[in-house]
Amino acid sequence: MKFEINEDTIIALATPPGVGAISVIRLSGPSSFTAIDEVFAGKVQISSAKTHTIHYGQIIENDEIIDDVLVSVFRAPNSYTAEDIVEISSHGSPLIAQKIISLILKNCQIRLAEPGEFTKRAFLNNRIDLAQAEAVADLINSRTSVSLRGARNQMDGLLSSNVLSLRTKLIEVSAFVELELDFAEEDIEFVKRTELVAKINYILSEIEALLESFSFGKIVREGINVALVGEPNVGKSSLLNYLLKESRAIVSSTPGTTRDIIREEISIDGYLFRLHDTAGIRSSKEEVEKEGVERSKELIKNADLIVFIGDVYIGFSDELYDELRKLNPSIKILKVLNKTDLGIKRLYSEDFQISAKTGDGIPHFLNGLKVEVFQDGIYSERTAIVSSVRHYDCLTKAKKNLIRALEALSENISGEFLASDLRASEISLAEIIGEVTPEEILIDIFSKFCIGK
Ligand SMILES: Nc1nc2c(ncn2[C@@H]2O[C@H](COP(=O)(O)OP(=O)(O)OP(=O)(O)O)[C@@H](O)[C@H]2O)c(=O)[nH]1
Ligand SMILES: [Mg+2]
Repeated sequence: MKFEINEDTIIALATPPGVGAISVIRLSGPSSFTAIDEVFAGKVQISSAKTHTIHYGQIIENDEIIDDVLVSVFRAPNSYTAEDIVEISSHGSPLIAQKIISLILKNCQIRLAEPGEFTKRAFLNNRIDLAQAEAVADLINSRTSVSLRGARNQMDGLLSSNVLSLRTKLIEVSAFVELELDFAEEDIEFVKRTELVAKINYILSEIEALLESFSFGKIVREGINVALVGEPNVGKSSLLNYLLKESRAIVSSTPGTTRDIIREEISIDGYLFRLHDTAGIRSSKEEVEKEGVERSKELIKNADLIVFIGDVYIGFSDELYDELRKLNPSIKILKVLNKTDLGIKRLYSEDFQISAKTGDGIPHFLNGLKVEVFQDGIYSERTAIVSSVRHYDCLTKAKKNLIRALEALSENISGEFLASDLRASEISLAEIIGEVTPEEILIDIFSKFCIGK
């Protein structure tokens, strides 16, 4: 995949392969209209059709009708890619779509699109920036309303405009420093040092705020991994089943029932929680159970949150609590006391009381889970949030270089070093929106798209 604008016209199926109500085949590039004219019979010639119009007709191969279709016309630059685009809507048969694509490929100077190539063109033609292009993929892959909103905001340019404004401010600061370098001989100070420091500190604090949003943004985008752990028989699988409203995991009164990790997702108020039911932790001599306990421990190391379940008989052993802490020292552990329906009242130090049998206390527990993770109310719906590791890394680099610049200022180091630190910081910001992004990163980003997007 080369990152230069090319004159090829590309074609791909834009809908999922398989049977459906309709299939959409998309073409983009300078030959899109003439290519359709070769195979399309309708009232209007597509190459003379107005932009944003739809035309009924047939796709014909050797006098034989392949299908009745609707052809949508989008003229450059008012299209997804900013190039001429045609979308053919045919009946939703994979065979028909295949026939139409093969026919167009055979007749015309056109090639199959690579994954993400339509969006790549939108980026290369400056219709959208890189962060927005990445948001297109996030949007498609969103599984909850909250992650959808996050992707939507990023696609609308919320993050990009923030980054752009920081970059502009940084360029302003750099310009002063570079101007002074030009007049180094004369020892002129165009801006006071204190003013430079204040400006850089402001940019730094904005970058830090974006970096801080990442723990939230990552969860919004990817969901949160919750490990349901505890001793055998306390009701971990029963809780999972209750939350899923189905009998997903085997429940039995025999301790050591669950062996494999059972993964399921739920959405709480639009937030994605990936639940993991695990084998009850105890020392067992039985091979399969031992392996199950090992897997539980491995999972705990990588989870975002532990729901430590105890029941009214045994509560929460300090020994197991300490073990969980050791496996994942920084993780939040919520203690949930199960089987409250049994009416056995003892004093434990639980955070929540539930009954996986009757559902008592579960709404309160779920709300607590959400508040715990998302600290409700910190980010408004229209706050720019960093949700991608790539953006986080770029911002971290930008921050490091700004700190070096501040050090250079405080130690009165030569202006050249200061200028180069500022420049490095600015480049890292530019990488986020794709203005100076290395080619291999671009390839990586677009290769993760599906064909036709
Ligand atoms: N009364 C009552 N019984 C429950 C409740 N939750 C689970 N049980 C019972 O407790 C027993 C164990 O439940 P499981 O859900 O299999 O427990 P577990 O923690 O997954 O057990 P392992 O997989 O063996 O570690 C079963 O007999 C359940 O019916 C509850 O809230 N109230
Ligand atoms: Mg179980």
